[in-house]
Parts: sequence; structure tokens; C-alpha cells
Amino acid sequence: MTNSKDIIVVGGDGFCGWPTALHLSQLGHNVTIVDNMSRRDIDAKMGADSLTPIASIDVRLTAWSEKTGQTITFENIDVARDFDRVVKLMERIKPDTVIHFGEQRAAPYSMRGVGEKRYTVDNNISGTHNLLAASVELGLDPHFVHLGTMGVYGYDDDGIEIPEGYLPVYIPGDDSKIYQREILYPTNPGSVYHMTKSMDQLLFQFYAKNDRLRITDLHQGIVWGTQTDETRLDERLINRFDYDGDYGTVLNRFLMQAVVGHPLTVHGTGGQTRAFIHIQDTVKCIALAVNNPPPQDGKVAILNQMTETHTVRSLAAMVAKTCDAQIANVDNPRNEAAENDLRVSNKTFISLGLKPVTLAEGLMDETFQIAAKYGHRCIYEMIPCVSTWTDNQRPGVVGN
Ligand code: NAD
Ligand code: USQ
Repeated sequence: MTNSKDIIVVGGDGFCGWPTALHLSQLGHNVTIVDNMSRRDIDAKMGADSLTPIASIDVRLTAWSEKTGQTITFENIDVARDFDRVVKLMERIKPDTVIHFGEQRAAPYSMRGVGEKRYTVDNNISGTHNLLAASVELGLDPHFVHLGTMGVYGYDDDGIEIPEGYLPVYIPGDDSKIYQREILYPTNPGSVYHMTKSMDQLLFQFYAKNDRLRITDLHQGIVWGTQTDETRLDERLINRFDYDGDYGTVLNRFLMQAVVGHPLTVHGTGGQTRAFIHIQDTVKCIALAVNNPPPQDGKVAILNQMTETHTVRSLAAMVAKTCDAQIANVDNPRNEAAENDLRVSNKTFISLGLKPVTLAEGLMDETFQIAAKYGHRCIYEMIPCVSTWTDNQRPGVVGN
């Protein structure tokens, strides 16, 4: 490949980071994974595990070399707590691109208790800031690609199509003059985790303006599916599949619940509309973002990385129909609007050539097969979501 880049993938052992690292390596880039294994540690602490049997990082990387002849290197660094090692690594590699997946990413985990709230804020904000500050300190100019989230926008039911990051506003001034400004689309996060992603946006805005860092912030929807072209190459490369009440995301949870005979845990009425993307499209979008850095113009490029929207109840109905599963409408442990509409612009990725994989195209079958193959590994007691948003949903606290 002609345009090979030196790329650091922070969080490259995780659900999105691992298949992305493989895909970029397959495309001919020099990939270094940085991860502190905190996700595996949290599983061990909670007594949970990926439904799929994920290999250790050493076995994963050896398998990748054996299958493809490509090498991915690995550094065990906590980017939030070991600034000196972040600086040394960046100084040595002088990366063209830093892709940042390395955050605590589960909303329910971030709401478990004060320890998890503090950990999520400390880890996510410090990690993001350390990576930006290290680049400036070293006088480097890597392109930052950050995994943000659709959830920063909130779920106000006003019918507006959510634009890609920015909103023109009109402000009345003296003498009836009207001033126009472009602002970050106002955030309305629904959990401490989503709040950290809102705060990340301000860090990016500042460093793009002040230090002219080139930053792409990808506001991603809920990722579903398990395997990609690269993780399918060998059993030792298999991707993780979270299904527990904190880390499992809604569609993968429903697919796995149907397979193990657990009623589908629809929160409340299931009227929540959310944005979705398949893991295969996640890796494609990131490769497109890597190839298209924004100009050094002081402005963060914000792209909505999602392909379709669905209500929770329509997903449950689809899964229940396909495999004759029961639906249970459980009390919603979250503080969120019971029903909302959602329209999102994803015009940039479509214009860059993304051809989305949709639920209807049968890829759900593959996820069913994974769930069926490894269903025997499920720890049944880990399925319910026990993290609640408020003190036993205090009276008077209402959804956003
Ligand atoms: P994940 O938990 O599977 O992976 C995150 C990885 O980062 C883990 O391997 C973890 O060990 C590592 N990590 C965390 N803190 C670190 C630190 N301080 N130093 C080094 N490594 C650290 O999560 P994921 O599902 O792969 O998500 C990756 C990113 O994408 C997250 O930032 C998340 O917010 C975003 N995202 C995920 C989804 C989704 O549905 N999974 C959707 C939208 C956005
Ligand atoms: N839900 C159920 N039943 C379940 C699990 C979830 O009804 O068993 C509902 C939730 O109440 C919520 C919706 O499904 O209304 C989505 O929940 P989720 O856990 O699938 O997704 P979320 O908490 O939003 O977080 C996930 C990822 C996070 C990412 C986010 C993208 O964990 O890292 O940022 O999706 S987005 O939702 O677009 O912000």
C-alpha cells in the first residue's frame, strides 16, 4: 500500500478497537495497540465475561501474524494515569494518526455508584486530555480520531434532524440587528458516561482552536454484531460479545437472550428510539476517517457514525418473531424519556462512500449463530440490569 500510516489505537483490545486495529493492519498501516486491560479487569471484578471466548492479547497478536504475516505491536499503558509513558510512546512513534477508543464506555456501569461515577470521569477526561496535551508538548501533529457517541445530543423529541455537530444560532442584538453564530450542538447527556463524552467535545474544541490539532470526533450509535472480515479469519481473533446488564448493548442482548431462553428485557414501553451501526461498518467508517483528516483550520470535524434508527420495542418484536422468544417489559432502571423520535444526518460517511449493512440484510443471522454457538458460556445471573440512575428512582425525578 502506498499511503501507509503509523497509527496508535488506544483501547485496541476492546470491542470496537480490536477489529479496527486488525482492519487497519490489513490495509497496510503500522498499528500499535495501547490498552491497559481495564475492560478485562472490570469483567473479572464483576464476575462477568464476554460470551465469546476472547484470547489473551499475546495470543491474539501471534494469531494475526500467523494468519496474515502482518505485525501489530502492543503497549500496556494507562493513558489516563501514566502521562510520562504516553509522552515517551508518542515521541518514539510520532504517529500520523491516534485513534482513541480508550474510555469506560458503559452508561449503566457509570451509574452503579459513586466509585464508578468518579472512575468514569477521571479515566475518560484525563485520558483524552493526556493524549492531546502530549501531542502539543512534543510539537507533534497527529490526526486524532475519537469515538464519541450519539447520546451526547440527548433525545429531545422536537423532530429536528440532528446535524453533524454544529448548529447555526441567531441572536438578537442592539438596534434589532441579528447576529449569527455556529455553536456546538447543545449536549443533553443521559448518564455520567455520556456526560464525559460531552466534556471531551470541549477539550477537542479548545485544542483544535488553540494548538491547531486536527481532530475528527465520530458520534457513533449503538454498535451491534460481533465479527468482521478480519476477526473471522481465526478463532483466536474472535471479537468480544458483551451481554451482561452493564456492558451488553440492547440488540446484542436481545439476540443472546432469545438464544438462551431469557425473556427479552425491554425497559419500560420500549419506545426509546436509538441509532445503530454494525461493527463491520464501524471499522469501515474509521478507515474512511483516517484517510480523510480535516484541514488545520481550528475546527473539529464532527461526523455522525450511524446507519439506521429503531425503537427498542421494534427490535424486540423483530427478534421475538424470528426465534419465538418472549418479551418482558421490565421497569426501566434508567432516567430517560419513555418515548422519543430520532432523526440523524449521516451525510458525510455516505458521501465518502459508506454502503451500510442493515439489520434487514441477514447479518442478524450471523450474530444469532455466534450467540447460539457460545450460549452455553452465558452466566444467567449477569443478564438483568441492576444499575439504577437515581436512588431507587426517587419520586419527583423525571426523564429528560
Ligand atoms: P470497550 O470497553 O470494549 O473497549 C475500550 C477499551 O479501552 C478496553 O479494551 C479498555 O481496556 C481500554 N481502556 C479504557 N480505559 C483505558 C485507559 N485509561 N488506558 C488505556 N486503555 C483504556 O468499549 P468499545 O465498545 O470498544 O467502545 C470503544 C469506544 O467507542 C468508547 O470510547 C465508546 O464510548 C465508543 N462507542 C462505543 C459504542 C458501542 O456500542 N460499543 C457505541 C458508540 C461509541
Ligand atoms: N435497553 C433495554 N433493554 C436492555 C438494554 C437496554 O430496553 O436490556 C434500552 C435502554 O434503556 C436504552 C436503549 O436500550 O434506552 C439503549 O441502551 P444500550 O445499553 O444498548 O445503549 P447505551 O446505554 O446508549 O450505550 C451504548 C454503548 C455506549 C455508546 C452508546 C451509543 O454502551 O458506549 O456510546 O451505545 S448511543 O446510544 O447512540 O449514545
